[in-house]
Amino acid sequence: MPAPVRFELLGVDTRSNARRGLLRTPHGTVETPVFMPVGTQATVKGVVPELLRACGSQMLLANTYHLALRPGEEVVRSLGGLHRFMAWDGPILTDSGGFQAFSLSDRATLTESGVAFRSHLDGSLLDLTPERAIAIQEALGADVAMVLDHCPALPAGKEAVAEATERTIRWARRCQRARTRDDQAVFGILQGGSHADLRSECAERLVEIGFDGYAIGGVSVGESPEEIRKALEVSTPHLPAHQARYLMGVGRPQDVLDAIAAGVDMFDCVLPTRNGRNATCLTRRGPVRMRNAAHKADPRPIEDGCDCPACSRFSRGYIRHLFLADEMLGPILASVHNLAFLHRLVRDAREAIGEGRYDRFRAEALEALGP
Ligand code: PRF
Ligand code: ZN
Repeated sequence: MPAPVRFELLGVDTRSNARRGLLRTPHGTVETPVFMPVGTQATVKGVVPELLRACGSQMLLANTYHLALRPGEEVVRSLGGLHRFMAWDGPILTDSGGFQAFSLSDRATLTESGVAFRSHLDGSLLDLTPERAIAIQEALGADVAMVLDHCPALPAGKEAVAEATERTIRWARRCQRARTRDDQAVFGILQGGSHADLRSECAERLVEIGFDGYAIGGVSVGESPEEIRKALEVSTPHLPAHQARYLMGVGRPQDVLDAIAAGVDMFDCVLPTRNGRNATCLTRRGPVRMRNAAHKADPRPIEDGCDCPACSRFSRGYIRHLFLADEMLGPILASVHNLAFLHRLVRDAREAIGEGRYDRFRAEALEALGP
């Protein structure tokens, strides 16, 4: 099979493991490190494709579980596939649904065969086996599909984490065997919590099976920042240098900066859009709450110097007014700014890595962000 996505490592920072690269996909080339906005239901909530482009989005994420239930992968396929369906012609990655077994655990039953979901929409049954997860993602037609994995609920004893890790490896093998498309990449997913031996074992076995890239799963599911750092530290050294590494569900600016230093190339998170809908805006100096009375007559943009579509035209006073009046443009503008903020953070990181000064860039950015 020809490799549907190719990662080209452009350079590694001198004093950290931070990397710059290019991810070539059938829908274009992505500069890494990259942040992927989340479009669970084939839409990044409130943000049309033109605005996504304008705020610097390169690649989007969508969700297998949600789209299989509604509108159904065959509807998406019949409407030309996910890119055409949502009018985004850039690269797309679909998550497998493995994480929904964790986040919607009261609706999911996990067995060796797969995950059985009772739909959150109408109670109907979705039997998500590794084979079915691949078939759905092939019908959706994303550039990158993810294997079905088992992300254990925390707190979990080592025994339980080990069991989830072994199941994840078995499911990864079944996913690899189920593939029929040569124009779609599949990434393996590492589990293993913050246990060095489980992470390295999992990485080794997934690399043996052989995937187009590797994701680090089971991180940022309720652990401390210290545990997050440890899980990263014990994972990235076991992954092939010349393939993409993707940290799933992480988007807190501080965590992104740490993960880039550990050698991660790709991120996704609902944080910028979810916080935006809640009137919380990301800035270099930490979060700004747009409903705050302090912004009532503030003529400044959300963030000084930001050239995003929200900051280039609208004042804090106006955006606060939109939120207080419950106008839908408020969440839209805040989401657009937050996405632009994360895209700029990783763009500045890419530049700093290219110039061999990522360590200093990270220290200064963390200092400004605060805890
Ligand atoms: N597995 C999958 N998707 C995910 C995660 C995971 O462990 C996480 C954990 N942070 C986010 N999204 N398949
Ligand atoms: Zn802005």
